[in-house]
Amino acid sequence: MEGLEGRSVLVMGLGVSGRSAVHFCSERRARVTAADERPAQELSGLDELPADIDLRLGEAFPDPADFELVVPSPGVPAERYRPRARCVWGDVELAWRALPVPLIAVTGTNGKSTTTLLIAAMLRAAGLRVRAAGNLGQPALSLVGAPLDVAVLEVSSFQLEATEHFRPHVAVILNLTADHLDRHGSFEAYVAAKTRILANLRAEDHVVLGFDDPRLRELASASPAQLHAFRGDGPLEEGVWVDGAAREIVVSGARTRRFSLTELRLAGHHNLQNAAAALAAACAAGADPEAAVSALADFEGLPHRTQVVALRGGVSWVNDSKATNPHAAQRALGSFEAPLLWIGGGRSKGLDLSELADYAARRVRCALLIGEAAGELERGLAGRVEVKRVESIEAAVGEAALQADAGDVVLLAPGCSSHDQFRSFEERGERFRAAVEALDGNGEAA
Ligand code: UMA
Repeated sequence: MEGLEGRSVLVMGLGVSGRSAVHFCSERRARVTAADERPAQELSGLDELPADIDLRLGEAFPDPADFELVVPSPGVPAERYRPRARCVWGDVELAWRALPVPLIAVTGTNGKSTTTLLIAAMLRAAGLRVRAAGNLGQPALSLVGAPLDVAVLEVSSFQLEATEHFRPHVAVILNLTADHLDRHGSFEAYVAAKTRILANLRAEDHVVLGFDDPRLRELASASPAQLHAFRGDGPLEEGVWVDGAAREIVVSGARTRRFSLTELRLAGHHNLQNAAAALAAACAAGADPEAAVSALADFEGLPHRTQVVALRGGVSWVNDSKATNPHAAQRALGSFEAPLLWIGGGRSKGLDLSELADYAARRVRCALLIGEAAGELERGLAGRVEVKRVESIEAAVGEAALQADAGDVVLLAPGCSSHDQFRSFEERGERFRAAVEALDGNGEAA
């Protein structure tokens, strides 16, 4: 299908992504039906939608077969539209079609948002007009019409499921570990959705792959695009890697260059991997490595991602609420040498938590468990380290404050989704921060 003018389009879901799609399609004179299964009073931003659309709220979605194009929101599972729709283009496919500039797309299980923003910062430092959007919050379509030389998109497995011809100029896969199995059904289906990012690449495109992950190494030969390997845990004959002992990031190949990482302001080993990935992607997009690396010194990272929210009485309070799967929580736990008091739990995403419990048993001195998954985690930890089940994040912070000594790290890295007790991982992280700020200077609950 070419232009949208006169086409019948069904936009499924009216969150930030769906609303941006309604505006985009309506501006291109499509005949838009905009649907959300929640009633109007539970939705926001409806007033700003164009007046000439057919709005269907608080009822089951219309039949996708009745439309020429279906634009599903990322949160709508594929089985709700795939079997019946004639053509499916999510917001990422639409944005790629509309953007006149090269696109860098970043996916993977963990580290996507940090890497996406880091790539944008590096390209900016190299003198390009660049913006980042996508799964990190700003919908991909918000970039259409902006004065840009290049765009960077974080793309999730949910968004990739709704692509067809999507072909970024630089495709980045950071790592692949189990996540969202409740939605995708199996790890294989999740990997299949993620690797759609490579489906349409050609020889003039670039693929950036994390060689710390054997599965990604195997993918390298399957793509016709030019390969750029990276490792957070070096070395590589050709690619970008981190020399941990020397605290340097290395661009190796015909001409090897080394850059100091002493000014890097991001905590944790996983962020070294993110820095290597971002540099590989920025170089693939044509940036000078030296200019790109200069961005690392000013980059503070993101809220809720191993973010140090307070230092009180020698205790570091770290918010990694974004660790919504066991692997991300493990990475956070592995990032600190200091004795750890760990706040974990929440709603399981259908993933096995025993490996996380095992790992935590070896690294933490005390586990404070919240939410629905507390029991499952407790079974894996009991008898190995001190474990306490607590009702709320505030109670966990209060308990941690009583137990923590100077030099300890209190780490919120739940390994589970937030949706049993909170609206989002952001809310969980904010409540953690607020509870920490409500402690008095000695680390006691105020
Ligand atoms: N809806 C239905 N029926 C359904 C499912 C959803 O009517 O069966 C409606 C809901 O009532 C709601 C709307 O669809 O009104 C929500 O759509 P959505 O869940 O796709 O949310 P958006 O606000 O459009 O946000 C989406 C991404 N959400 C998800 O992937 C679940 C955001 O990623 C993203 O930032 C945003 O688009 C912009 O691109 C969030 C996320 O959790 C942060 N992503 C996952 C992750 O990072 O792990 C993949």
